[in-house]
Amino acid sequence: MESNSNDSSVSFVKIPTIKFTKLFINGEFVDAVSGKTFETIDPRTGEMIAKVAEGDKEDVDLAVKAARQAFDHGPWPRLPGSARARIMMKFPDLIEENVEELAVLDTIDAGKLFSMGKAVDIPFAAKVLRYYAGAADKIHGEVLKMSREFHAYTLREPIGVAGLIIPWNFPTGMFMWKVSPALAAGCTMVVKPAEQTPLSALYYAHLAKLAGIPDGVLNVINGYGATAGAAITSHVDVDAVSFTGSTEVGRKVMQAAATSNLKVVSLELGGKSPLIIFDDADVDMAAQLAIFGTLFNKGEVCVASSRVYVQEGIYDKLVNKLVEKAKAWVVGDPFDPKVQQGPQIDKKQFDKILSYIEHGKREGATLLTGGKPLDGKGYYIEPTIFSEIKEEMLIAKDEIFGPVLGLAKFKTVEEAIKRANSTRYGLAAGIVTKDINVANTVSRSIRAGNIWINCYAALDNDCPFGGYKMSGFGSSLGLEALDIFLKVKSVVTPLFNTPW
Ligand code: TXE
Repeated sequence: MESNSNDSSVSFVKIPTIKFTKLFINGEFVDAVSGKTFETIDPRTGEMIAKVAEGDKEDVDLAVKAARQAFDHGPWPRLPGSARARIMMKFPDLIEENVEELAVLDTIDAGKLFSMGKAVDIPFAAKVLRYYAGAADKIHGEVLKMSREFHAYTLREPIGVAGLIIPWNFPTGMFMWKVSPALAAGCTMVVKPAEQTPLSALYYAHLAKLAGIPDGVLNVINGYGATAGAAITSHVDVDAVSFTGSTEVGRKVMQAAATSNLKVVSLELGGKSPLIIFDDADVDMAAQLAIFGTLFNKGEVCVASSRVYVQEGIYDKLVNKLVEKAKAWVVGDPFDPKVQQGPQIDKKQFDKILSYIEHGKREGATLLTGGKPLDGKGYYIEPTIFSEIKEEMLIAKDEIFGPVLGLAKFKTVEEAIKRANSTRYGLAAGIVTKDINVANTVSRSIRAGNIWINCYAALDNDCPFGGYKMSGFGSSLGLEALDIFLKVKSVVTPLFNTPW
């Protein structure tokens, strides 16, 4: 690592006063019924940023009641799609006006790079909102050709109240990936941000109100998973839950849905995504993709390319390049424009990552670089590369969710496919080759929802994003993301005055 610095005494940006720390129910910021609060922590220092209202079951009940009322009696689901679109279109304009402040919130709350938040995360969130605003008046059913003399058609109606449970790694992105299609579909919603990162979600709630989204349509309940989160997933008046988080909690979400009201569920869970680099790859470009794919957002990315398979002919050259790049990777204060990697989200994830690194050493993988935390305050970890990983090792099986890359050498295309597929996850995979036949064969053989050829983590509004196997089901982004928020209804009537 080049000039690593986690000296938080250097100030790059003025931190504004935190404006929103309560729950947002029925268009108002309110305290929790219990009056309880919890601390949201700055991972750069481990110190408190603000005390935030801690929602629990009673608050979820109030939020669901407001959302139910707004759905059953309010204008939002009844507005023509074009009218919803006009209101939705004001929301991203307000986001862009406040981009600096929103980026600060995600940096202090999640340790994300400020420059990235400003240039990528927040503009992308605005773009996603505009994309779904554009879709709001294009949601329609079909005219059906019945085998008898009937006129039949389908309607696609909003499902009702949606529970949106989001993680901490992309507080802005995950919020908007879920809220935007739910709004476009005409649903009302209760959002639960991760307990680590409530601040930007509350700011977005405020902007949604300014944009003219009616009270009760978008409610935000901060709180813990086992209390506020579980109250949403088991609520009988919530019609759908869209969840992004761990596979372990994904199971609980399904169980709660099954034992409450059989609500519809979509799950975007973890991953252990392979990046396969073939002999004909450009070494520098392949190494860059592997470094970006693994270290981007400090490795706290569900599609992180944490298993890198390299063909034997290029292996040595690529390993040298990777180590060189990892050593030059700058870790430090995420407000510093030179820095490429900020702190891990919290002490729990920090300890988890370091414990996986210890496992890797004990399991016999070779530590090529990194492996240690930085000295001083905050949850910073060196970019870490292991070689000689084997699929049965814990570091090759489990999602580490940190800046840890595992390398392995392979000989043939068949071997690469087999090893890439030897995981319980199936979120993403990358392929680096100039050979179109190899690229086609591998992309069709990998059981994963997102395949990137000669690129990595190339996301866009239009491109559905979701998992195979234990990475979950249901899509974010693309028109497919609307599906969980819509129900299909068939309407049938005799064509002529045929007696029934
Ligand atoms: O996740 P949780 P954690 C993976 C990653 C990470 C691990 C643990 O490997 O190291 O999960 O992270 C809410 N009912 N991912 O513990 O607990 C919780 O409050 C309802 C991958 O933070 O799954 C938060 O809002 N909700 C992932 C959200 O679930 C519950 C992103 C995610 O938290 C709940 C994050 C419950 N019983 C972690 N328990 C990705 N796919 O990108 C918790 N929650």
